[in-house]
Amino acid sequence: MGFLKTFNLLMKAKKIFLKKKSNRQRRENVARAMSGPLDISMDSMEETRLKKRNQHLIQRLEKRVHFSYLELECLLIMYYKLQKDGQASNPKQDGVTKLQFREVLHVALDMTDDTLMDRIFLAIDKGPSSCISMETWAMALSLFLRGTLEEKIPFCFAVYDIMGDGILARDTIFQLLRSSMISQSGEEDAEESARDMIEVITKKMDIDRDGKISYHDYRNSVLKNPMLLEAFGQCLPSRIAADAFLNTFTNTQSTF
Ligand SMILES: [Ca+2]
Repeated sequence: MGFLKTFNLLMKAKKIFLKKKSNRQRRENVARAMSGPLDISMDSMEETRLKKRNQHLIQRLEKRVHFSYLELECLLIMYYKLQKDGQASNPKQDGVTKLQFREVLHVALDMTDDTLMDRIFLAIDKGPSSCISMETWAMALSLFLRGTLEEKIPFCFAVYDIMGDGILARDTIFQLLRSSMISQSGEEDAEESARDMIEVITKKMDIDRDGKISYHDYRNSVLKNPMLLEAFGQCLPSRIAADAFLNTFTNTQSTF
């Protein structure tokens, strides 16, 4: 009994240690991103001109996203500086590239699971351009950082809907679960775990019992149990990562 107690305590301590460590790493990652590509300090003349030039855009965006005017100005500066960074190697670059945005999601929002990234980008912006507009930048970050469940449901479903027909058939579900298992626990048991999971999940989410998960099935099950939102793989940043990122520019707004 004494041994077991000590063992459990040790395991608990180890868990806390690991959690603390990963939180610290996350904060360090965000800090690094903020002093590098997402640094919002800027020459004050240039900053004033940039804000003035984009006044109307920001006023328009303010009505559509979960950011204040001042927060949007910070996001504008990040966008502008990323664009400028890119233009150093490609003078024709017109906006922030999807690749740069991917890097931001990776470093600042801890979205390190690559399996769904292409799908996530299609859901954010279907356009053929390699760049995203300031509008898309603000809309996507609004969803990731402060999105409501009602906003996240159609987004996640669009990510999962590989065939694009509004229905997750059994093989799509299997494919999604399998890649999510691989990224979590390695190739070995992924197939088997996915097969187990598919039964559990369909039982919970296939409300009309036709063997497929329609948008209606998905939406209603997620509204009933929000834990099911990312049942087929991570497509949003974790709360901790989102808060750490938000803190970096929502706390600094008084200095602008
Ligand atoms: Ca169904």
